[in-house]
Amino acid sequence: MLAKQMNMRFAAQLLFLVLGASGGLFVAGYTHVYVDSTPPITGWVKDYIPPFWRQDNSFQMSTSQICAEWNNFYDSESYITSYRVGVGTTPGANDTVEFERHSSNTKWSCMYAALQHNVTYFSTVVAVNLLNLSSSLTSNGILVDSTPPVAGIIIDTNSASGVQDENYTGQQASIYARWKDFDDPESGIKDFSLDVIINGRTTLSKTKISAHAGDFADHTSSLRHNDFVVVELHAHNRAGGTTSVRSNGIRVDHTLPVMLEIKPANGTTTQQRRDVLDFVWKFKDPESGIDEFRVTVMKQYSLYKTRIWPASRYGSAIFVNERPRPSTVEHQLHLQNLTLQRGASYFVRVLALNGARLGITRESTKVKIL
Ligand SMILES: [Ca+2]
Ligand SMILES: [Ca+2]
Ligand SMILES: [Ca+2]
Ligand SMILES: [Ca+2]
Repeated sequence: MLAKQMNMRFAAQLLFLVLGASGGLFVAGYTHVYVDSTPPITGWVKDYIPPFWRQDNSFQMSTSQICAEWNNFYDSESYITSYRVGVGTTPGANDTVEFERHSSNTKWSCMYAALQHNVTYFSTVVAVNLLNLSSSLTSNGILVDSTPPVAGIIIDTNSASGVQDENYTGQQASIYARWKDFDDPESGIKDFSLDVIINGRTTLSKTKISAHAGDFADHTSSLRHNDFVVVELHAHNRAGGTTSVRSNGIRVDHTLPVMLEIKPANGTTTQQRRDVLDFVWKFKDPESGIDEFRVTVMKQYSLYKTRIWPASRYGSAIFVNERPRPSTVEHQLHLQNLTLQRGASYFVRVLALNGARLGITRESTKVKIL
């Protein structure tokens, strides 16, 4: 018993040993007498990024500073007199920041260091008690990611294929965005935020869009003719880095295409031939251009109208593939090998769609078969 006590480490400013009548050992006399054979109990050490207390971080962007926060270290027999804090590239090591002494009431430290991109650093806190016994605890590490996310692409169009961008919209209230290929190889994408910018002014901001999301829609805007809408996506990585990419913009066109002419190609209202029909039409849209025609050829006999061409009730689609879309498009339709009915009249019905997908339907004058 005595031998064991002798192995303990004592600290006292003054110590009286009194040998009692029974031979027992008494410790008497003075305050601040500590008998402590155990090192401090460790609490926790977190990889800290100011000013977010009590959060352990897995990634940081800074390559010049590393911070640790610690707490709940204690010593029940004596007390903690100081901490030593160092940083290394393996747990417990100090190959990055040498151990440095901190007072016992210090709870965090930010240390200057030359940190490498894509390397994990560990902060170690050594608690020292009055008897100079120490315990250490190391953080679970923080990876330095100094590079912002890799930029992907974003379009301001509700395109089913995900990549087909449009330059015009006929929407009154709806704004769309689609994006892909944003990534961060080191820390990953944490989330996105997005701004809607109309005529250079941010009108809507959305934050905390899931990292897995690839599209956005808003139906609360009040779009006016000729407004220019841009969506800007901000990709945030887990280290706090951000990469922002803007769409190339979409202009609002609220005015319909205009019909310039639509008529039988020969300009007459009667014809002898029963096997051919020819029509010509011309539409324009000065803003978004002409995108598509949908064409049906109709027969009228007495009061009845029926479609004779094509088979589909939706008409035959004629796409304008030229980009940018021409503002004025003329088209001629020649049908042959027909069996037209004498006394009946024929005409063409054309739905013209502009680049904003707004359409008007117009019919030609009729040509009567004699
Ligand atoms: Ca950590
Ligand atoms: Ca990165
Ligand atoms: Ca666009
Ligand atoms: Ca227009």
